[in-house]
Formats: sequence, structure tokens, C-alpha cells
Amino acid sequence: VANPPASASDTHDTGREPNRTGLDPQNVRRGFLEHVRYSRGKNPETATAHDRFMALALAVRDRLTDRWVRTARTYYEQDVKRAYYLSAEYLLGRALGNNLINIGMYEAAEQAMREVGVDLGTLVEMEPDAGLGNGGLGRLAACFLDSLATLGYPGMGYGIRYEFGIFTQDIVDGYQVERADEWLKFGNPWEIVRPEKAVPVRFFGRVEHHQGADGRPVARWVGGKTVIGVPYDTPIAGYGNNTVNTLRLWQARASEEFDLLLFNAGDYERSVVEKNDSEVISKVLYPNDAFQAGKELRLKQQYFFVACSIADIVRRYLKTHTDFRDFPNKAAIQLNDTHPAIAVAELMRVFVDEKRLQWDEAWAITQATFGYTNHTLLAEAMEKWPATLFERLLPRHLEIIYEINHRFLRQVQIRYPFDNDRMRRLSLVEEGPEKKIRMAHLAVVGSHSVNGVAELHTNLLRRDVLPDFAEMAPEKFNNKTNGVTPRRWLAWSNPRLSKLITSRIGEGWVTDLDQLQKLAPHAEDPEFRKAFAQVKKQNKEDLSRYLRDLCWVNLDPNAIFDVQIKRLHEYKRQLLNALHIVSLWMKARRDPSTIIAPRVFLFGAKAAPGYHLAKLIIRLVNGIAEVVNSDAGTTGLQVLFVPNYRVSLAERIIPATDVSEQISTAGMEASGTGNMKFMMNGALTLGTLDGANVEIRQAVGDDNFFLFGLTADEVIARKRAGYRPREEYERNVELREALDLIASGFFSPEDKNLFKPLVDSLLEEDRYLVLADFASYAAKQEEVARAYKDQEKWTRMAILNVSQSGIFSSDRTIKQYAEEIWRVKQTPVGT
Ligand code: T68
Repeated sequence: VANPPASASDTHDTGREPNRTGLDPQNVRRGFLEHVRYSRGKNPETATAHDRFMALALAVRDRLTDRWVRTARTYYEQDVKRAYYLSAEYLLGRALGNNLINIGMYEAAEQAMREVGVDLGTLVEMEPDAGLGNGGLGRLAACFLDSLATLGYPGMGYGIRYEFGIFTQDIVDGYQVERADEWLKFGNPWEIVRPEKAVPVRFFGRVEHHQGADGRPVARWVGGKTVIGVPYDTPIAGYGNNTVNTLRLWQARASEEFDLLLFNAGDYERSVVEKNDSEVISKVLYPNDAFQAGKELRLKQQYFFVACSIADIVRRYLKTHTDFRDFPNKAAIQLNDTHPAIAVAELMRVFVDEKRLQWDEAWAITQATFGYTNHTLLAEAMEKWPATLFERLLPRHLEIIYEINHRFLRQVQIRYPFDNDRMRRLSLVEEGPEKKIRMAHLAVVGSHSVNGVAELHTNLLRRDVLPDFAEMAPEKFNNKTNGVTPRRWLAWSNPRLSKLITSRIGEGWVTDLDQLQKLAPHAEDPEFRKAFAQVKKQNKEDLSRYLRDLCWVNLDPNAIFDVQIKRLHEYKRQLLNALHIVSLWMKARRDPSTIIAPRVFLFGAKAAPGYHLAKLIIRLVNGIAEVVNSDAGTTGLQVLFVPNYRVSLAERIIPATDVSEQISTAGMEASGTGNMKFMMNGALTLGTLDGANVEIRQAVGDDNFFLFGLTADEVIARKRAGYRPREEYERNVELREALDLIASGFFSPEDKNLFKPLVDSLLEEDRYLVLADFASYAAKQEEVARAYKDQEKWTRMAILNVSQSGIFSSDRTIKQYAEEIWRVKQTPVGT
């Protein structure tokens, strides 16, 4: 990509030389050296590796800046409709490599660094992951930002600038130990703080009701405490174009440095406590990925970033408009799950209380503006806030929610007279010992679109989770199957495969992933298969080297790399994988020839710190690894739990994977997105008919997918019929042996009863049907091993997986959101 010349006015603005931010190696080298000196205050000789990383990152940011300014101006001048993505999480990972790829200066940077004796790879490794998310939901938001920019959509992300993202995981004696993620400790070269755009946010206080001058009632939310939201902007560069969109993250600041009254009265301590109370709001990401803890601070976080973002969106709208009738034609706001759902009430508050709109008009505009994406079917993840908490923290919002509910239930009553049960089910308020606000219901009634994230998930949402809403407003419900960005997850993370693909079909696939279909005929070409297998082998060697230095293990790159990396959760069934490994190992002890093909089992997963069973599963996997890896009699089996799983680790592991474990209980995983990344990188899926696995199998064909397990309907039927896990245990010798060995304390010699809670939960309830699916899983694993022995056939299957992965590009997903929900238009940015 050639460097676009700065426009005449740009150059005039700053009086700088026209090619100050050129993309050729000489220019990049000069930019780098200037930042070493003038931003880091070092000589090239005294600069540390971290100084060099910062200097290069700043040089890259300079090269994004002209486009960033031009993008903002283009959207403003054309007064385009914008898509606003509201998300409590963005799991961005590292930015340097991705930015170099997207603005087309990777090779130039590599050469520039070589010329000054610096290894680019070393600098890339200096960058901490931006881990402002838990898992799939946060990573999806990051992929969406990349696709919005690459497709040239006027899109903007809003969220929280957590000082501490997802915790760092150490493994100590087999246990997970959490450490604070100090990602900002050495500075963040990408962000720009904009204190002039700070927004005040009120909490607590009370509502006063008056008669307004116009005779209409007025509500005034007064008193309470004010916190300031300060925006930090991060540039989001599109691939191969001039678009640079913005991710705006809010940091909480105390409204006064500290309360001067208290300070002057000598109560210094209390004055500083107040400051802490405010600034703690953006301190730390809640580390639960599928569970609502119901903490007050969490609700504060949600309202904090929503209030700042809504104020920002309304302020921007009012720069070019005087009344609000056109608002839905200029702003689409997408709610990433219910975490920002309070935005529905907040926009109503701004319209009705501050801008004095009539309720009905405000409501119509609000509904036309919002869309809601659901990411889970699990009851324990559904957000419900005690009305008492709401009343204290956000008294006006509770009134507004009651008003929304009152009007909504009246409509229900007219449509379904005398159906009190239905009214109770649909209400935004859950009655019971403690009154609660159902955030999903608020999001559904406040939006014109409600979507699930895979076909199966959307259907289950309609049928089982929100059936009454789906019956009342079927036109709201739609599916948007998730996707992942091929820039990070193929072009950047798997350069060998990218090069091979491009050598056969050209480079168009990077922005038009369906072109990968052109690879299908090449699956029949032995030369191509050989090159493809070679790439996988080299990636496995790279990963083995990396893990040798990290974990002190020597993995066999000739073995099947069988990988399960995702958050640790019972429904994802890492236990099923672990149980099967134990049974494989026991068989191999008796008869080593039962190992059909050598295999490396890799796990990577963080457990929510309060989720004891999940942490115990980590300890179990490490216990199994210790035994299996040190047993010389079973050399064909290796097990490794890789610590601190995160985006940058996924980038190393996925290109080296042969078997992708997607083994959740059917009906539990909304979509999955790791499954798509693996497919794109030539791994074969071993999976249930859950989430997007269903669509992956459809795309690639049954012959190229290892399917096992009960279907979602069968899972429900089994539970209805009174599932008794102990019967599975009695019936299956291999399963029994494995469970007995774990129960005996063999994998926890220091505490024989350590795993009793795990074994008991499996034998007594087994909510996720691990035992019911065990036989089917083990049988399919045997088929996997046999298939791997035929390397030609395996490689053909792997190539076909890559070739059919085009629909899982987040570009496809984002086009669907843009055309079917947001109605925003691609708006190219000129040079
Ligand atoms: C995930 N959800 C789904 N939630 O589990 C996954 N939850 O199937 C899907 O592919 C992905 O979303 C994207 O749609 C999550 O990741 C969370 O992380 C989360 C965080 C806080 C509270 C609840």
C-alpha cells in the first residue's frame, strides 16, 4: 500500500514536510530514531528494548494520525450515520503487528529495524496484551472494530479504560494463582487522552418532581455524587484503506482532586477516600465470563461508561442538528449483551428530562436507535439487578424503567387480555422475595433488533429464553453468526500459511475471505498438500520451541497437536477432555500399542477467581500432565496446561493446531469464535452440534468434521427423562476406571480427597452431561487418531477446512449488522 500524500491543507495545518510520515524503510527508520531521542530521551545505544518498542509504536501511530484526522473529518463533513458499539469489554491483544499489517508497512518496518540492528520480533514481544475482556464477547468486539474499519464503515467503539484487565495467571503447584494485570505500567503508546471532552456522571441523589413552565411535569435528578469520565482514544486502522476509526475508552476521575472542605477541616483521610471511591470505578475488569455476581461496583461501571458514551453521542449529533427527529438516521447503538442495557433508560432520561422531548417521541427514537445482541443462554449469566440497589444508585433510571414497563405491560394486556401469567413472564420487573430488574427485558423492549450469535443460538433464544417476546415481536429477532478477523487470525498470526495461500490464489482473500474457496481444487495437488503440511509442521516446531523455553517441556512436533483453549467452564467440558486423557493413558499403560498416533494435549484457560470447581479442574489437568509426561512407558502421550492463556498466546497456538476441541454440551455455547480461528488455520474440529460448530460442519461437510455427542434437543430430553449419571459410570468400564483413578487421589498425592468435589458433581448431578457424552467422544477421538495416520487424507481435509472458512470472517458478520440492523453506509476516506 502506497503512502497517501498528505493533503495540501494537512501539510499547511502543521507546516511539516510532506513526507514526514512516509512508509518507506528510510522514513520509518528516521521516525523511529527521532522517537528514541525525542519521546524516550535516549540514544540508540542506551535505549532499552522497551524504549525501542515505544519508539516504533509511536512512529507507527504517527503514520496512522493523518488518516485518523481525515477519517473524522470525512464522517463529520458528510454527516454520515454512525454505528456505535457499546461494550464493557474489548479484548484487543497487541496492536503493533496488527497495525503494521493493516497499514501495509510490515516489511518496511522489518527492514528499517534490521538497518538499525533491531529485531522486529523482539519488539513485538515487548508489548503487553490489552486484555480488557474475559473471552469471546470481548474478542468479538475487537474483531468487529477491525472489520468496521477495513470495510470503511463509520463505526466507533465505546467502553471502559480498565487500569487492570483480565488477571495474569500463574500456575503454582498445579493451581491457578491470579496476579494483577498491570498493562499500563510502562505506558500505552497508542492512546490519546482528551480531557477537554470529559463528561460528568451523577450517582445516588434523589428525584424532584415539579410542574414545568410549559405546564408539563418535570423530573430533576439532584444531589448525589459526581464522577468525571475522561476519554482515551485508540486508533483502529482498516486494512489497505485510509480509514482509521476510534475506540473511545472512559477513565473515572474524581470530580475534585479531593473535597477541600474536608481537607481544610483537617480530615485529609476522608477527603482522599472520596477520590478513591470515584476512581475505583474504572480500576478493574470483573473476571467472570458467564456469571452475574451482582456487585454494586459493577453496576456503577456499567452506568459510568454508558452515561459518558450517550452524552458523547448526543453532543456529536447536536454539532450538526437542532432537533432529535433525525437521531436514528445518524446514530445506531448496538448493545454488546446487557452490560450496557441501562443505555435505554439513560437515552430516555436525556431526551425527556434534559432535552424536554415528549415521552412517546423519545421512546420511538430510542427504539429506532438501539439493537441488542445476546451472547448467552445460561440462566446464571442473565443480568438482574435488585430494585433497591437501582433506587439508591440511579433513582431516576428506576422511575424511567417503571414507566417503560407500565406502558409496555399495557400493550401486552391489550394484546393478551386476562393473561396475568404472560404479563408476569414479560415484565421488566421480576417479583419475588427481592424485586429485580431484568436487563435483557429492558434491552429487548428498548431495541428494534434482537440478535443471537449463531443460528442454533438464535433459534434457542426464540424458543426457550425469550419465547414471549419472540411471539409478540417476531420481526425484532434475527441471527448474526459471529466471525473473526482474518487480518489478525491468519495474515498476522500465520505468515507461512498466508504466504502459501497468496502464492496460489493471490492476496485478495485478506479482505474477501470467500476467495479461500479457490484453494479447494488445490487440495488435490500433492505439491500443495506437501507445502501445506510443511507449514503446519514448522508452526508446530515454532510452538514447541516457545513452550520449551516457557514451560520446560519438549513437545513432539510429529504428534497430533490436540488443543482446547478457552475460558474454563463446566459447560465447555474441559473435564470431558481430561477424563478421556486419563482413560487413554490407562489403556496405554496396559498396552502401549493402543496409542494409534502420538498426541500432545494442550490446554489453556483462565478460571474466574471465585469459581472453585473450575480452578479444581485446572489442578486436575496439571495433575494428569505430571503423571502422563513423566511416564516413560507411554511416550506417545503428552499433556500441557499452558499458563496465562491470552490473545497473543492464541496467535502462537492456533496456527500449530491439528485438532480443535469444541466439545461444549449442545445448547450451551452461544457460538464460539475460537472454533472459526482454528478452521481458518487448517485444524480439524472435534465437536458437538453446538453454537457455530453446526455452521462450520455445514460449510465443510460431514466428511471433514469429527462430530460426536447428544444434540441440544437430546440434551433437554435426557434431562427431562431423569438423567442418572451413575448409570453411565456403571455401564462404561473405561469411564469408570478413569473416574475411580481420579477419585483415588492418584493425581493429588498430597491430598487424596482433593478431587472429590469434581467426582461427586459428575456422579450426582452432571449438569453438563459429561458422562453421557463420554463414550461417543472417546470413539470419535479414536477415529481422529486413525485419520491422522493417513497424512495425505488429513492434509486434504485440513485444506478443505481453510477453503470453506470464508463465511466466518467478521467482515461478513459486520456487513450483515451494517445492512440489516444499523443501516450505515461504507464511507471511503480519501488520500
Ligand atoms: C461468549 N460470551 C459466548 N461472555 O460464550 C460465546 N459474560 O459462545 C460467543 O462466541 C461469544 O460470547 C461471542 O458472541 C462471553 O464471552 C462473557 O465474556 C461475559 C462477560 C461478563 C459477563 C458475562
